[in-house]
Amino acid sequence: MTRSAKVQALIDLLESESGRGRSDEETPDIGIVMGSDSDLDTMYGAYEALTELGFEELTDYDDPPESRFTFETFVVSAHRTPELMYAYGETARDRGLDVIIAGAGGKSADLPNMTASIAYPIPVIGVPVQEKSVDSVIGMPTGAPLVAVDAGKSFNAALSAVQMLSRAHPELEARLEEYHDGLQDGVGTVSKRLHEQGTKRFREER
Ligand code: RP5
Repeated sequence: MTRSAKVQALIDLLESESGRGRSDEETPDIGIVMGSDSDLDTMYGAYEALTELGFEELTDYDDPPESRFTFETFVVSAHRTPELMYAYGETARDRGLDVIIAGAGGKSADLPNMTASIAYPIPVIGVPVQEKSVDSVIGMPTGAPLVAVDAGKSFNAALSAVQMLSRAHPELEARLEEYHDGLQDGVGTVSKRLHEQGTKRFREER
């Protein structure tokens, strides 16, 4: 198979990064990959969750953001750029990634499960971008693990990724608890108002 110069440049970048021996503070903790930029609207939930939890996006390996916790984002197509997918998974550990979130759509949504096989033992959280992608994302054989969320739930995929990281980083556990407290407050506030206003008025003013 021929390989475009642009894809080769990305492969070279990943391979050279894997040999840099950068510190944990400099490397991305979470990698987000998606099969196409047409998946981005669905995968944007992962960006939203991570930034809400204080992560910053690393876009230049030589100039990482201030935040201790960072993520990176790439389009990697299992079918159109299999060598890039391989390089991404194979270099994940040496580039400092602790978890990968992989999303793909269509009926042959192979990026999450193939990335999980290549990056093993780095955990991969699969996001089926469409309902019809669910079976191909979750259908891994015994011994080849993949964690997956329901179709479109990239926000939850990011929360799960941070949960995994939080076992080694108490400050992330505190951020997850604070996020959950905010959710509880939301339910508490709305429940109190519904109860006190009564159903009819609450519904009208909603
Ligand atoms: C999958 O094919 C991608 O993950 C995407 O969801 C779908 C369609 O890709 P495009 O044709 O929009 O690039 O591999």
